[in-house]
Amino acid sequence: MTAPFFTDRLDDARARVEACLAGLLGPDPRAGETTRPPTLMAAIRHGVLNGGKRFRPFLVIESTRLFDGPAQAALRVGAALECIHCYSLIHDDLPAMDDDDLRRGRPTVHKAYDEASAILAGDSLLTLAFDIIADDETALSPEARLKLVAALSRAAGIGGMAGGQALDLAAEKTPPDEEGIVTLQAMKTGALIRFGAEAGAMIAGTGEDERRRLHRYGAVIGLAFQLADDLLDLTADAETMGKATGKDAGRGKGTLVALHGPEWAERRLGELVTEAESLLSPFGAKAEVLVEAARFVARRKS
Ligand code: GRG
Repeated sequence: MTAPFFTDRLDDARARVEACLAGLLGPDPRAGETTRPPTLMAAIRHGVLNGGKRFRPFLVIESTRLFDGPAQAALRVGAALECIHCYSLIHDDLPAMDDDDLRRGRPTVHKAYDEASAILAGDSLLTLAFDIIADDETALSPEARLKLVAALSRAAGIGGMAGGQALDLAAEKTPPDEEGIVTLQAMKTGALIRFGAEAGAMIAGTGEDERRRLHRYGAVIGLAFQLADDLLDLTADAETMGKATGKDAGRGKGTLVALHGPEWAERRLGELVTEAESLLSPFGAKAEVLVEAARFVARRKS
């Protein structure tokens, strides 16, 4: 069972992130300087304000709290990270990629609006993320801004999420081996999660050792996140067996779960939780919520 203190913290972070995102996607705070086209803004809001778990911003908030860093800056950096995550989902759903009609239980952005709006909504969210981090309102030192912008652009870019997506598309034609699967997943899903975990060290301005330790914790829970996702897909496949067609059939192919089986995956998830615990042990009781986050990821059902 998930610890009640953890659920409270996750719910609290989600509510604050929702409010922050709603504010950032409302009327332009710099009115007069720029115009916000209403249809584009509606498409963006559709793709963002729609009930995600907000797990990545939660990591930013909690990793910052671990070092007693500034809470308001953490909230805004978390919102920036969520903008990039939402952009990736909007583009991933496009006909040229996964061609999905539903996301978080509602029509995808290109279904509710059109493909051009979905492409532009994603583009706008990607750049908005860096705007938020660099903005004076986020109140970070010039050094912290630069470190965060550099780390987030790498996490989202060629050697991170976008590159991982390219490898994933290529994998449909040439299935990768085990090492290829691990690399692909570490880039596509892992990179943003690692950034979320290490962001607190940059926001609070800790030393490099702490940052590296949080980065490794992020890598471990990123792996667990993907394994749990693959297990969920396997269950979904089993449930729709015989009914699924096209891309919906066999979603679990080309995953570690498909390679080694669900029992192996459950065992591996246990090992990853243990690894997360030991990485965070130097921080003592203060890291309890991040330890619980590892357990939450490993057990997740949605
Ligand atoms: C289009 C550049 C580009 C990248 C897309 C992340 C991604 C890359 C595609 C999403 C495909 C997918 C379902 C990957 C599995 C893991 C994952 C990222 C799940 C969605 O994240 P959650 O569970 O979603 O945090 P919510 O809706 O809660 O935000």
